[in-house]
Amino acid sequence: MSHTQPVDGTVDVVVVGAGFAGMYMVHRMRQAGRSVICFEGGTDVGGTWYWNRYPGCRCDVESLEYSYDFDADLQQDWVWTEKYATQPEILRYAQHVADRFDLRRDIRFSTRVTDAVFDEGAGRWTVTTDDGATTSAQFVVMATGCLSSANMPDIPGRDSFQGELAHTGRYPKDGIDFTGKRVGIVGTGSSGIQAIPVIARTAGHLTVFQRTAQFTIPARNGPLDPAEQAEVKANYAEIVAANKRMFGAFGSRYQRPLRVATETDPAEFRAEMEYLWERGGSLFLSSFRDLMRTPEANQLAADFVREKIRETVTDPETAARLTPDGLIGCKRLVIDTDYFETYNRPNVSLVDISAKGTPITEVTPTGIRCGDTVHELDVLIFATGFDAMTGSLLRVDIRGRDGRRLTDSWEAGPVTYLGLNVNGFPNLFTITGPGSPSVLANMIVGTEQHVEWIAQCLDYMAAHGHDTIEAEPEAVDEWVAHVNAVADRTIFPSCNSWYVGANIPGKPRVFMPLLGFPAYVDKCNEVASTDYPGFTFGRAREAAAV
Ligand code: N01
Repeated sequence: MSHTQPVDGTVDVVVVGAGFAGMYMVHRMRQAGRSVICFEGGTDVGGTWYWNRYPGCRCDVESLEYSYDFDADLQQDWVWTEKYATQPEILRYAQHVADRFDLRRDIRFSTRVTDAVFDEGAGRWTVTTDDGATTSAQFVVMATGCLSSANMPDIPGRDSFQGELAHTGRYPKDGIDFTGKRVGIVGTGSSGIQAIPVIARTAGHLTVFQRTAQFTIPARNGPLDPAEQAEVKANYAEIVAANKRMFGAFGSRYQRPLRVATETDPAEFRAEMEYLWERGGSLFLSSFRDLMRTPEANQLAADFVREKIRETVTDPETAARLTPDGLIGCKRLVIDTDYFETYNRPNVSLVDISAKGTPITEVTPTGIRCGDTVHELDVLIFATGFDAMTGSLLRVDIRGRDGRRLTDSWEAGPVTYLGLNVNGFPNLFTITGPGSPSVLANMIVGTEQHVEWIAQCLDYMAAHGHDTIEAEPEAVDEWVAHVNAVADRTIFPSCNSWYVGANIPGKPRVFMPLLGFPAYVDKCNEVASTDYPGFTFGRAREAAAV
């Protein structure tokens, strides 16, 4: 097979996406002396933090733990202002990194990759972008993010809405003025739960359309104490190293002795939960080793939060509707600021659109109809999540050896080796791909680890005269079985979460991320230090024939 289109550019590495993963990939490739070009659909860097501009958007990992580690001066120089950074602040940080390392020079903005085709003879990829140009690259690195393909539900009449309409994950740059308006929001996951309290402050009336009630824990956000920031910065290296030994690659500063909930005296259990509730944040379930392993233990924590909801929300009917059934943390645990309190405001109402309530019938030009009731709206926000983990990868028409399409290889769900490569797709790497800890770990730490592993692998290939690398089918099978086996020891696969693709109609049900960052990193390091078992290296056919 040869190139069917003229090649407009030739580089060593094409990077797709200029979020935190793509930015560092560009930097790292340049450091290694490789030519690199990055394509990005947005007009600037930032990825997730570029697109998710909705009111209230923040990170749920503390700012002092959510930054690049690859440059000590960068880490020391940047000053965070809040415990949990807002989206604008994180975007400014990304822009600062782009300026500081002059990254934009190798990034083509407002340019989407439409397809990538592997040429087996040349051992290279031909990458086509939506401007019609093609680029030839030895390697393609998909840094497309895990939560970047917005899920806009196909509700009848949606496009007929005459007011302002937006998805939280594709939020307009100029924002939306809610002052005095009738606003509706569909979706109560992390995005909706962050946006609702902020929108309620200015909206004339806010109607929340809730399909499933969510467990959420107070963030206890606030300004960062300069003394704490200085102390953390003085000990960054130790803290980062300790975080990398944590299950989710964050939170080592808050580690508590691990106990077993079902063997703990109920009064002591309660006291610990009260402590965790008051402390706030994503580590709410981390004091007891059985909470994510057995439903009986999990229910103890779930009941505690259900009680907190009833205490907080004054109207008992609204409280009941806001109280989730089932297990806590099985869907991604949300952290919030004033979420349940917001329902005590007179300008906020909650509509139950679950099967037990009145599901949405249609969107009309002026609002949302649920059964016989039309809720008149000036603004409609969809906080309905993403086609997570695979959506952005499969949106690109990726064709590997023998023209095999990634969509076909992943028909029954994503299959990778180490979440880094797919059999049949040589020299194509996925950063935080399915089968890696990705969304279950601190994303910046996870992306840095992947970028560094790939950079090291490319050096190894160059040193050994290899042109191509490809995961072996047996290694992929074993890895997929391992990812499932680890998940099956927990309650995670039992819920209808986006972790299993349950939020997207028709998506195969597969638990996509790998649980446990430290063991994963150990495995990656072991593979790299033992000549990459599970991968086959090769020479491009044309090179071999010379
Ligand atoms: O999306 P979600 P998200 N009709 O999928 C509802 C990260 N994140 O954007 O539960 C009606 O969690 C859906 O209802 P149900 C974080 O990892 C992090 O909020 O499927 N409703 C649900 O309520 C997070 O987990 C941060 O019944 C529909 C909501 O929409 C991930 O991104 C902030 C519907 C979607 O919730 C995704 O969060 C924001 C339909 N057709 C996001 N389809 C932080 O760091 C969906 N829903 C804090």
